[in-house]
Amino acid sequence: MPVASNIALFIRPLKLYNSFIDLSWGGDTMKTIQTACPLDCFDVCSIKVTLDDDKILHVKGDEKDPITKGFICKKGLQLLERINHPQRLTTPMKKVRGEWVPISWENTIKEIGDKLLEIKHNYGSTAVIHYSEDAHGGLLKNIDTAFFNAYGGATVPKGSLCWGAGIEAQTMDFGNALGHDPYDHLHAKTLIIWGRNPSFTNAHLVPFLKEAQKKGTKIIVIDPVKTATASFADYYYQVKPEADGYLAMAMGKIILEEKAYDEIFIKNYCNGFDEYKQYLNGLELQALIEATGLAKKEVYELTSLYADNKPSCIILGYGLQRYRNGGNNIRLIDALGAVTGNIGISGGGVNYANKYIAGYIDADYVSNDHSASASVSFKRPLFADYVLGNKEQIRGIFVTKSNLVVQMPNTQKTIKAFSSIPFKVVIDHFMTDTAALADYVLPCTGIYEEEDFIFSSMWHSHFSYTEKVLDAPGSVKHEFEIFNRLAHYMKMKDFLENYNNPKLYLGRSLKPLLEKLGCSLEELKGKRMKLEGSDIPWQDKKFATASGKFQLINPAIEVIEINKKDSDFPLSFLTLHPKSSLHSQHYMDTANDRLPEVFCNHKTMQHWNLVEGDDVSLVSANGKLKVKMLLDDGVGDDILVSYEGWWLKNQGVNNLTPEGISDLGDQAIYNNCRCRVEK
Ligand SMILES: Nc1nc2c(c(=O)[nH]1)N[C@H]1C(S)=C(S)[C@@H](COP(=O)(O)OP(=O)(O)OC[C@H]3O[C@@H](n4cnc5c(=O)[nH]c(N)nc54)[C@H](O)[C@@H]3O)O[C@H]1N2
Ligand SMILES: Nc1nc2c(c(=O)[nH]1)N[C@H]1C(S)=C(S)[C@@H](COP(=O)(O)OP(=O)(O)OC[C@H]3O[C@@H](n4cnc5c(=O)[nH]c(N)nc54)[C@H](O)[C@@H]3O)O[C@H]1N2
Ligand code: SF4
Ligand SMILES: [Mo]
Repeated sequence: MPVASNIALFIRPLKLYNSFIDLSWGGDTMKTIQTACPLDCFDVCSIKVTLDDDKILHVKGDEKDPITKGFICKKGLQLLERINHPQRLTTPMKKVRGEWVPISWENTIKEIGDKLLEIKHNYGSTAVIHYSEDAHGGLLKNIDTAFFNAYGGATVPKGSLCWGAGIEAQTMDFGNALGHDPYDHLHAKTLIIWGRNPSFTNAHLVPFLKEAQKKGTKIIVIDPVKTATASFADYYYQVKPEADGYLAMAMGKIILEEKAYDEIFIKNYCNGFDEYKQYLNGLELQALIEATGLAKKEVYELTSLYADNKPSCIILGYGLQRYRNGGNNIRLIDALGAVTGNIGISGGGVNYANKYIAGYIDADYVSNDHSASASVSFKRPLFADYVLGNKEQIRGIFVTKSNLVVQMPNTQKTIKAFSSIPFKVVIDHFMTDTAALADYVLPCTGIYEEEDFIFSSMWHSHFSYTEKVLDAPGSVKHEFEIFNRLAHYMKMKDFLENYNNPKLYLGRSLKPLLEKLGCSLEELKGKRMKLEGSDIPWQDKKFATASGKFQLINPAIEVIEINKKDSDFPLSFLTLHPKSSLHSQHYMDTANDRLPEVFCNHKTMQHWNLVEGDDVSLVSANGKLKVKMLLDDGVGDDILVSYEGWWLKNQGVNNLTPEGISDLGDQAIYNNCRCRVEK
């Protein structure tokens, strides 16, 4: 039976809700439930769902929440649509002779449990890869990690597709990656958005930028693309891809020459200033400026705005660290914050991520890795290479919260590697491209169908203890139950003792937070709160580094040559995060024949003899991709821009992207993709 018709047997009837119902009609049956958006987004919005009996009347952004301010984006609104989507999986599925057939949970648990035990017995537990991403920000959704460590320790990825180079960079410099509260940005006189596009990826930052701008703060954007964010900025600097390190060094050199640095901060709180200074002294300013693609006047203007108009705040994005030099580029930008003394002060900071709440979660309990006998790791962006190079050893893979087949670099190699694994299980809501290549797909609950603790913002330190809104359809199960049933079948005694109850799990993992707040888990239920004391990181100038000081980048680092001319592949292909989808999650219904859109400027169009709307092929060292060319004069010269997340039916941009890792943090280097156009 073909996949689609088979799945159609298990669809959930579409639950309609009426957003026009007048609330004043409601009687005692009406209630409002507090929940949150679990998507892997900076904003982690607070959401209120209003029901009459069991019928959802509407879903709204929480008006009282100081971040959400009553507004959620289309992806947040679509959470409900996805729950009710006709293609949602509602029963476990097994592939039998190439066809998907439904299977009972009892048999699912037995067959998967037997296979996991057999692999462990014959090859050891690390013959199984446990692959997970962060598609759902709920704490309970981490139960998979505890399970695989109790299993004996699986083979797991280390490093990141997402933010790894920057996290490692900030950890080296500050000792941790902590950000200022969004309200503190209003105190900045200068605000640089460096390689982030909040208009697409961090919508709730935009009102803060506009409010600051109204009060006189200068908003600056540094990006190879004149983004929707750049369009309302006061200043825009079109840096060349990956040249941010050169720009930061040029700015550093000017700051030193003009003595615009903060002597007190450097003397008391910084390590490595002499080496940093000596290194910059040895460089030629003009050469640095040329490498950035900016005019000398622009670099001086930007430096003056940053160094002479304090407090100055930098908000970094993640696009600029998905390069070979990604980590050191971030460290060179961190250095600007330190030498100008813009660290630990209101309105300042080099804001990359926000790991405040993570500091109050019991990571030992969540990971359960004391019981891991033999975890093995591989570099996450090199998944395909690792699997193909260890074919004999890898006997199984268990995927949770990820559509890795389309999200990893080098799609064709990823498909080959994934398909080569003899036993494959995926837990998801849908028959994604990854799921379709597996042997078993298990349907799991989504937000609204579960109680959970959502704390996953990479930007702010607000958290929500969400309440359950609906019952899950069909025989859909929470991962917590799936792994408990597996553990029961596999007789994993320790796991069953410590991880058998969601409340117990939340209570134990949140113990440090509950102690800080001085309340019980029950008291958090249905609440949205902010972690106090997280407004201005490093205010006491005591850094979490080994020396306790801010660690300036070691000047002896080797900065890899960038913008290297490559006559075979002269164009830089940037694959950025789409506005209307969270990665691949909202491309499911895209028409099969639609080609990924690729944007470039007039000059590039002319150079390649193209006109707007042309269907052409892009060719990289990895493969070929048919695309539709569109005009955007905001894109820098010799750059093509597209958005990630397309499913295999539309080919997808990762057919072209390179494997490889950044200098720090084992980060994927998607934006180092080079290509050419073929008509
Ligand atoms: N709508 C939506 N929101 C999302 C996501 C999504 O998929 N969709 N994903 C979420 C996740 S997981 C993440 S990691 C974040 C990512 O959030 P962002 O970091 O904002 O997203 P990116 O699109 O990766 O890159 C941001 C900007 O970096 C620029 N850039 C690329 N190369 C360079 C460079 O060399 N130098 C400089 N200065 N800039 C450069 C790009 O042109 C782009 O405008 O967004 C989160 N929010
Ligand atoms: N070319 C290019 N590729 C990129 C990037 C880029 O900038 N350029 N960015 C990278 C980045 S930053 C990231 S973070 C990765 C993201 O990579 P992924 O996290 O793999 O991407 P998603 O498409 O969000 O896939 C998540 C899957 O999890 C499922 N899911 C949602 N909720 C749950 C749940 O509760 N439980 C389970 N088991 N599954 C659930 C969704 O249905 C979806 O299929 O992609 C990376 N890929
Ligand atoms: S995707 Fe981001 S902005 Fe949209 S509702 Fe979810 S958390 Fe808010
Ligand atoms: Mo990400």
